[in-house]
Amino acid sequence: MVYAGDLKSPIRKDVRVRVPPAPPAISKCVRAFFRPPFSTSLYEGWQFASVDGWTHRVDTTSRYTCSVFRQVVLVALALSASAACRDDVRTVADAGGGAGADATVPPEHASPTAAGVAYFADIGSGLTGPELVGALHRKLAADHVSLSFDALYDAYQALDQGREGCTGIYDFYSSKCWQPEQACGNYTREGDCFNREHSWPKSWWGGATAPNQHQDLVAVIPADGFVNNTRSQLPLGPVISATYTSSNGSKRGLCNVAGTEPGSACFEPPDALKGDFARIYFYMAVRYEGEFSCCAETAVNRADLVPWQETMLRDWHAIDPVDIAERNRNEDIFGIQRNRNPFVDYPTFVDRIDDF
Ligand SMILES: [Ca+2]
Repeated sequence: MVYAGDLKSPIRKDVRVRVPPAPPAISKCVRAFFRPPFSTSLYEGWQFASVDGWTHRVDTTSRYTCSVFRQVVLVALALSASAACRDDVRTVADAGGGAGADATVPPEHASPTAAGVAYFADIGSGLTGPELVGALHRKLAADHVSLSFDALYDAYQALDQGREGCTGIYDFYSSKCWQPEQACGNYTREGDCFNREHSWPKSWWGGATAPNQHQDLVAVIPADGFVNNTRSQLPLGPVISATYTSSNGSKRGLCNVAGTEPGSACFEPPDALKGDFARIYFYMAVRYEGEFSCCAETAVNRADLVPWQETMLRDWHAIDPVDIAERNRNEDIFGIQRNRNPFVDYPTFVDRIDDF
């Protein structure tokens, strides 16, 4: 078996792989990623081409080029070990809603991976509310392998390299793609360097750096240092009168949502990431339930989401369903941290919990 982690170095240097012409094993692997039925309408901004009944993502500079990190992994697996390739094909072949898709997942969501299905197999389908929260909390906490804060930069190279065609480490707060050596560092403007952003600000739990929350891969994300600083500890929320808009459309400005103080500021991610942030917050609320000794903030109280924030995040969860890039990040987190975000694998868990 060849693991993706073993292949990082060569992949990092070559994120573009021509698909056809290719030996049959390679074509099979790459094509499986977009196996029919496949709806391109779910992937706004991507370009696709249909070849021999299979859908390929097209890079603007090279016909039939795959620039998605996972696809490169698949190709590398095909080259390295046909058995590993077959395993991964089975894992990803349900991306278009194939036969292995779980019946409880709405078709507009990327279906859970085989590893995700196996991971949550012992969570009872009849559990709801506090019982479901408790079961998920116990499982996520028990399996959580605590990382060092320093380890996050290395982890980003596995998790966030190549997302959305990015030729580097994907940035949640800007459109920049980063090279590892561009970690902050000093910054004076957007684009100078990237750092490790606590999407759920650490001051909201009082700033403790142990045991796990400070370096939780689910919630601590690569982000432009300047934009990160611009957000500071602002709650997530829709913005009017933006005083700053980053290159990926993230905004700082006046909060435009009931429940916030008049005249207070919010930080709004772009629409394509709103669901990602919502599911990160749902994860945090469940993973750290009962573990935070403070604080009462605008958006949270300890690990509880306050009502306006929870209502808003449920909306964001609905308007931006899990896509393959988000699912791949979750899968890669599992490979390192050994737990995973249940709301990425099973978006319908959100509906079974009436109070985060
Ligand atoms: Ca998204």
